[in-house]
Amino acid sequence: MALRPILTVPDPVLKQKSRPIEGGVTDDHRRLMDDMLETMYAAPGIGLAAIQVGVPLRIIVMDLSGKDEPKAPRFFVNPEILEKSEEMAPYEEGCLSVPDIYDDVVRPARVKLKFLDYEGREVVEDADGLFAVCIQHEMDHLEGVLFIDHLSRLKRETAVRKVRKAQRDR
Ligand code: K1U
Ligand code: ZN
Repeated sequence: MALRPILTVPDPVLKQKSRPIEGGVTDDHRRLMDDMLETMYAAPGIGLAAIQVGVPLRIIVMDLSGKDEPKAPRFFVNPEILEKSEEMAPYEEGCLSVPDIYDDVVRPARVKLKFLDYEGREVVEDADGLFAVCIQHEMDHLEGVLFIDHLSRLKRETAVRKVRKAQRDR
């Protein structure tokens, strides 16, 4: 397993649309997922999309376990949203590609998902709470959309300016 650098705004790669994996999940994909998981744990974060490490494939890793709980890594290949609730809920989101910026985003409170798991098996699952927030945030990455794209133009431009300044000052 290897740590990979996480791209940050305004890197144009983050705006790319990711392509589906065709022909099933291979050992190369599993190696990428292992690297992504290690990178996410090291950051630290609770989710990561492959495009955040520069790979435009529809792969997401996630671990929503608490600090004192055993690790619970999850893998989502070619995820699709089958249903969204009408009920919406706000959550103060963050993003490893927009470090140290947090703001409220309103999204459907519950979604039904279809995806392939680490072994390439098809799974259909309902998500609510933080799981619903995180999977929708990560699936936005697959479309080249960042959580700051849900904010006003002023907030988005301020966020990008802050990230650039922090990187210059480092
Ligand atoms: O960059 C990412 O996509 C990961 C992002 C996921 C996310 C967080 C909150 C709402 C929606 C999506 C993060 O992991 S940001 C860091 C973070 O939330 C966190 C870090 C350490 C401990 C607990 C949370
Ligand atoms: Zn993100």
